[in-house]
Amino acid sequence: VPEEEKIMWGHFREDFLWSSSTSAYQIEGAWTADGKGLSIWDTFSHTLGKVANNDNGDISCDSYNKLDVDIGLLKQIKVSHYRFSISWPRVLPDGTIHNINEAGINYYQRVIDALLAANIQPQITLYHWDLPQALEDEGGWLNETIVDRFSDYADLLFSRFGQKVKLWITINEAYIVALLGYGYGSFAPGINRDPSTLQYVAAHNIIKAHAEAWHVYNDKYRAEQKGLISITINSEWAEPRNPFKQEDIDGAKRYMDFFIGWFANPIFNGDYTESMKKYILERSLAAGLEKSRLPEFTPAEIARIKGTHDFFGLNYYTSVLVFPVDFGNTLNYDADRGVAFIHDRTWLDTGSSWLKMAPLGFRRILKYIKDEYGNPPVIVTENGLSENGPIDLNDEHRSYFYENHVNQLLKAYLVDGVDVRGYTAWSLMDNLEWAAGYSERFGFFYVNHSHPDRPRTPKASVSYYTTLVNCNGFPDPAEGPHECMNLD
Ligand code: GBH
Repeated sequence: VPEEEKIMWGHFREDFLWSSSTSAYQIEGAWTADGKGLSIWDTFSHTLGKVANNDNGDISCDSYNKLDVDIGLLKQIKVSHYRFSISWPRVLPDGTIHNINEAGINYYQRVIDALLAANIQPQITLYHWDLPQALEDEGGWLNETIVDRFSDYADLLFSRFGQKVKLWITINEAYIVALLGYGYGSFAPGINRDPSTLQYVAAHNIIKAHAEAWHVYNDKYRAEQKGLISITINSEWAEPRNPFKQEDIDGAKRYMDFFIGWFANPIFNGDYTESMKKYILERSLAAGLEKSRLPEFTPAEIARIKGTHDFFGLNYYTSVLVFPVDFGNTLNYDADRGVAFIHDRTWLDTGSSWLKMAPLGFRRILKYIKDEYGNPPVIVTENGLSENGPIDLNDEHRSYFYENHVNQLLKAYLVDGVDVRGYTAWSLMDNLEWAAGYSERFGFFYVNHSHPDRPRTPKASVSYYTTLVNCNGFPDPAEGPHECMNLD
């Protein structure tokens, strides 16, 4: 068996963070409870034809009313941390700090207190896609005023929760927000009127908003609260389809420059990647435009954005094999990037067509982050897989997925010297999988969404993951049975 494919024995750092994740819209339900305002996902899911089976998050897992149950699930998997997000319109119904919903604040205060009482540290995402509809009505992420709205919202959360919360994530997956929300429109708010440009505008404002929120924390709260704050960036890992073809090698690099680099480059290195600047400018001019469709940062903005990270938050799910394609006169993100991709035939299927199991790509992207972005501390903020179809609580595929991915993470740490600090599994429980509705299930716990009580039932992978957590990695079986494997 090649070295790369074998399981390596060994452990993570003593202080390694073990976590599992959810997000507000995907689990909370209670979409109009106690003064909550509407979000763009309420609007989107209530528009027929946008979400599979016209599912919505009105009730979802009803986590808003099941705090004790959910804390019980977290205790059962023995995680040290729990990553969840705050619903902006639950706290600020019209998106602005002129109207604070204290009932919404109280709910998250109770979540935080319950976690701490269970000795679980909160890891809070400020924005996991549920923008207040009131802000979308003013242009959402396309309107630069959102930068101030977001930093005001962040300021409020730091001031109310920061005594107890030491890990913050500003934005989850800006790539998806910008590209699917404002470019192609397959996610809320469903804007697709100009996919040549609007994803770049949205991304530009998201990057600035992230940076301002980081500065608020840094200037006003860090000294006293002593927490960490960063952004979560999602990316696939791209390999050339044919490793002997220079154009495929170049295409794979361009795929990375346009994916992870779109956000990581400004925040870690100071500006958009050279290849994004070059290709989008060239293709804009060729189409007869006077300037690039990619907005520019001023030198002052570059200085303000660069370095606004305390760690690298990574969401990794899958890999691709890339080759170049000429899209002719089409102007959109895919055409600017100028590649297509396939999945390798050996990568196992999951319940989501876009997600093939590619654990080796996880190790590769971690090494890439070390090399490209100055060896930052890395917290994996999501990684996981789905199933669909009939319920089968014996989810061996999930245990297999976590064993292989966490082991590649260990190799990145022990062999490649990546500064790996934590790992977060997506997801604690089956929930509303965005435009796929309830049809794709990522959870450790199965949730029966047809039952009024939304009961949670552990899948077999719960005990596998709990063993990983309890052992802090992979103890050498040659040393005999380990205490950490006894979960009682
Ligand atoms: C993450 O997105 C999210 O942070 C999380 O909320 C989500 O539940 C989880 O991963 C699992 O998806 O069906 O061809 O249109 C990962 C990025 C964005 C990947 C949407 C799948 C849809 C592809 N996802 N994308 S398609």
